[in-house]
Amino acid sequence: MKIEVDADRVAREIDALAAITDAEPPAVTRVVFTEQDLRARAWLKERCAEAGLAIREDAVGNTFIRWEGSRPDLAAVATGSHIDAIPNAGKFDGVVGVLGGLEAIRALRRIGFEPERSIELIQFTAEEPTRFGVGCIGSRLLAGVLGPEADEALRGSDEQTLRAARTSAGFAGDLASVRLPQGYYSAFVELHIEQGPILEREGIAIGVVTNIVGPASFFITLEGRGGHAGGVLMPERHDALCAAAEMIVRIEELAKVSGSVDTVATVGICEVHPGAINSIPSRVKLGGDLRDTDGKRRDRVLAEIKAAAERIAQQRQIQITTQMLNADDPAASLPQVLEAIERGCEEEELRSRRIVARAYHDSSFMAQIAPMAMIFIPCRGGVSHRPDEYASLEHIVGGVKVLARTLAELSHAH
Ligand code: HGY
Ligand code: MN
Ligand code: MN
Repeated sequence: MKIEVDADRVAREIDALAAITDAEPPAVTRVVFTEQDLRARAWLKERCAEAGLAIREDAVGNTFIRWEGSRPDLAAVATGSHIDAIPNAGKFDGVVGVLGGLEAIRALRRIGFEPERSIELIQFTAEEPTRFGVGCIGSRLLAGVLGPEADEALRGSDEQTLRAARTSAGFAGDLASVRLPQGYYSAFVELHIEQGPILEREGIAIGVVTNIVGPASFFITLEGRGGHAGGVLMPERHDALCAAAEMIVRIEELAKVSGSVDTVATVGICEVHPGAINSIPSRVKLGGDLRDTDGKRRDRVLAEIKAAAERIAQQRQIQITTQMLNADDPAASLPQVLEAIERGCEEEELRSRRIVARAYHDSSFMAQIAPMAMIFIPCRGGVSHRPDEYASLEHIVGGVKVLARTLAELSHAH
């Protein structure tokens, strides 16, 4: 079977999608349920309709693009990713898996391949945590990791509940209906840029993901005592921002000394109140992200972070509260999917290596209801979540060909 990919069309479509953004190009900002997100969804559905595929959306906006197989009685095989983008991001994160999945299906249809199992492309809602503070909302609800209580429990940065945001975006219906049962899909494969430097550094075209790190995220709120920057002498101060600075450095240190390079921690949000140059900060809100391939080690570092917060609160006589947003297990790929990807690489004569995914993905949650594995392609300098994020068309085409072969193999009834 020879797979031909329409590379120019894929490149045009990636650029067309990138032009639907709330940021100044080449940056891409496309936050879930914003006007740009809805425009991007509509654009994608047009492309899928042109390809003759059936389209359905669920109550949270997960979009299912289906190629009916000859055995509709059998569980479908699925692929997919996301098209939402954090502020000031690039144009490949997630998009390569959605548009690459669409092209993989078109390529198989062009050569007259007839799947026994249906093949379904999924565009997941809200893979990024930007609006609701936690990522992968669509795939969490689909896999049952989040339940319908999320409708009221999740509030966006604009204070809108998930229910209000999704219904005003046109996605009504009972959130409980999003959940799909174990076995609904026979396998799930996601194509994605590596968002790390290894494949490029080693000159390898395809990464076959063995496991995905377990992500945890949290807010830490520090309440001190504000006051006049001139009138309050140093011994009387309870400066929330100085406490936050100590907290940030301690979080970094705890990740560095965890005993493994696989532990990573980031404080990506620091909101200072009142934020005036001549006023002692009274309140600071930190947003933290802690990940590890080993869930137990991650949770141990998390406990150490909480203990550090208590010590700093005591020493500085301020209030520190920690609010957990999520703490998810690492996900493991299953051999039957992973080996199908490796066979696809051999057939395409593309060098591959097994690799850990250090970003989380919708695959992290799809792994809870179906055998999962991921296909990575290199990205320049390992850069992602930045406007200069870049994957070469050659690598994208290679990833699409391997995905097409993997889907073809997994769509056999056996
Ligand atoms: O943060 C992540 O790992 C993903 O890009 N949302
Ligand atoms: Mn991302
Ligand atoms: Mn992504």
